[in-house]
Amino acid sequence: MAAEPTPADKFTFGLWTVGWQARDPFGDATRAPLDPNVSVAKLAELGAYGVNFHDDDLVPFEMTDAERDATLKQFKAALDAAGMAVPMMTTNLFTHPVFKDGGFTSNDRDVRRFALAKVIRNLDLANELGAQTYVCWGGREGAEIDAAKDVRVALDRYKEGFDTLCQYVLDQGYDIKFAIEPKPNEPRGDIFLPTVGSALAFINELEHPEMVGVNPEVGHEQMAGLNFVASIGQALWHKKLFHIDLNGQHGPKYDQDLVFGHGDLISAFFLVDLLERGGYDGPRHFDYKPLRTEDLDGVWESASANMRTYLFLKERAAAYRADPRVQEALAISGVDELATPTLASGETYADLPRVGDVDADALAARGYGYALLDQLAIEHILGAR
Ligand SMILES: [Mn+2]
Repeated sequence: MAAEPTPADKFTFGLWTVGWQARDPFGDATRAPLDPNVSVAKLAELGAYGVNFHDDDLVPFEMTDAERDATLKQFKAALDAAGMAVPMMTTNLFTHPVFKDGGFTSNDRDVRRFALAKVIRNLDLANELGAQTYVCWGGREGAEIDAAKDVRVALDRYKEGFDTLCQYVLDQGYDIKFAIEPKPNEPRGDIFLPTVGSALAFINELEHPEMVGVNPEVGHEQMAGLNFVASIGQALWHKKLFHIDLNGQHGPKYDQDLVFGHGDLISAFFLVDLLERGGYDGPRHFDYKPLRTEDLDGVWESASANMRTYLFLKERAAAYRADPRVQEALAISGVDELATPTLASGETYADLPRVGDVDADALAARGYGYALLDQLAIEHILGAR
């Protein structure tokens, strides 16, 4: 089995993932700060293609210009030495108390203006580092109580934010597109644009919808009890899958950010199957958190586990598709039949059968054989076929 990652696999990690010090709402950090330059070198050694980061992961906005320049110089040297890319960047609009009521949708206009300025400064850096995707996770864009925001007005401000940022990118001539990362809740009680579907609908209302897509995260959809493979299928259908955050989650509960595949493994299998069969050629980005119980060795073990699990699932999915028994089962299930248009070329609704002429009981007698399709998938996942 081939599970040794290489840069050709386009695996990327957020600096905030391996660098997470494991503070949670009930406990202090369990790990020491990790130098981003060390993370770059170590992730490259493990076979990753690149790293992504929030402005504050590397250059907190409290830094002086001189400190910022020196830090960026060192970081670029570390990237060059490791041969690592920065394909995606993002802004931290959630940690500092100034963002406690949101960034683009804070009720305080001065906060909204600060938030946009903070993104714009980081867009300049993203362009400088060659990042072509700019992720926007609005973790604080929301509320705990319904009286706090008129959602219709908040969405006006959210739209104004994206319209302003798109105009900036166009004016600068940057080769950058935005990707909205939906999440239903946490840290806010309820977050605006809670699901992939909500974000896709919102994008259509923007001035430059062609510049904005989605960055769905496995756990975020699963926290809402939704089917992640189905959400990705719809994002691909809209040609809006600009980026993806891979991780693991055990159903509706707090955001676990487990290693990819360490939650719903069958869903992870069908996700890799979908991504690899076409329609997505961007980075395979892992947005996970090493368990709070891990030491630094455990951090690197878990980073490697994300990539190895993806590659094993990629191999298993290819074996599934190539298996004659699976192809036979797919034919029985009529999966390809769904691709045949319901009306033939030249037909109209007038050509549909008369309801009274249809033998519904005869049509109902068909079995679709889906249990076999799923069992064959499980046997391939288990390496039993
Ligand atoms: Mn998450």
